[in-house]
Amino acid sequence: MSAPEALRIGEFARRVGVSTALLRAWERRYGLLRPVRSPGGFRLYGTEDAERVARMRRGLAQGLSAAQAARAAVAEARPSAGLLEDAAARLLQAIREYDEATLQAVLDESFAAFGLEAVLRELILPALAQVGREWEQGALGISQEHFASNLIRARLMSLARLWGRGGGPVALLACAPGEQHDITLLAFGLVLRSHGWRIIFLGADTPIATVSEVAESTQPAVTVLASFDPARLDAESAPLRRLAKRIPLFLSGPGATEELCERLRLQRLDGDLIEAAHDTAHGAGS
Ligand code: B12
Repeated sequence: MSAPEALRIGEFARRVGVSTALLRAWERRYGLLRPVRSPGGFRLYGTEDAERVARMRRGLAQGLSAAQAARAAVAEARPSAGLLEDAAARLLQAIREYDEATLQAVLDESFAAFGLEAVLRELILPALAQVGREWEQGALGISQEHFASNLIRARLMSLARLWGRGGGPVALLACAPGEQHDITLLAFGLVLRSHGWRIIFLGADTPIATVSEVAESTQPAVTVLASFDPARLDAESAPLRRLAKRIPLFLSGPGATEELCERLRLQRLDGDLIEAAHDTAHGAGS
């Protein structure tokens, strides 16, 4: 089998000799395939996917059940997981030591090797959570947390250059009034951008009246308001309810709890930001 690089499902299926229906089922049920997205939002399959399919077929030929074969096929791909774990350890050490050059180098290598989503999921978000835990326990200072979040934010912002360009649907992204945690919203925007969406990013601490004005003038397909603290959303319940009557509005982030969104009868983007970005992209039919 040749080593396909970034192929759409039909061509990939031909190369690996497995039907598209079966490949989709293996992807959905067992996470066997890990496609990246083209700028137009298509799933693209590469060499590592082909290798996992080959291992899956070997497992099936040896009489394993599909679930067992998939587990074995995914487990054998651990070298890259190991590299990411190593990168995570180096990243945290760089944060502890205010070592900017190493932090940038780890991100350079990781983005090049693993791509945006894997780096967000396996490296950047866990590192932020770990920084939060160690900060809470007093093992890291506010200085290290600020050092890390400023560099990571700048790094993600640099990937956002020209994310407003193109012909895709528009997403308007803002944090609730008083809310400073905007890195996850930025990450959400980058994943949505990888589906071909255009992003208008207002970032931290945005008054609801401002969100409303911008939504009025730019007519986004969705507006996403993020918060880490439910109180910041609750405090704006009346203007938010009014806004939601006029535009497709979603609350998100750890502050957009199920209880709050049900009580305010507002739509919620729940869970993992990467999955939420995929769902948003597909929901609006891009
Ligand atoms: C970096 C950071 C900051 C930076 C933010 C920089 C920036 N521009 O974003 C700064 C320094 C500004 C900051 C300030 C504060 N922070 Co802070 N901060 C953090 C830290 C370390 C990381 C935040 C982050 O990006 N997390 C990313 C991931 C790890 O969070 P997550 O919840 O797992 O995210 C998942 C889902 O929730 C979801 N999700 C999250 N956001 C979004 C957005 C969208 C659109 C979607 C769809 C999904 C989604 O997807 C993620 C997984 O895929 C966290 C620690 C932590 N565990 O998060 C504390 C943390 C959030 N901060 C905290 C606190 C207390 C504060 C301050 C009040 C501190 C102070 N006394 O000043 C202020 C509040 C500022 C304000 N007014 O908003 C607490 C919150 C406690 C609580 N439950 O209320 C935390 C948890 C730290 C702690 N352990 O105590 N902080």
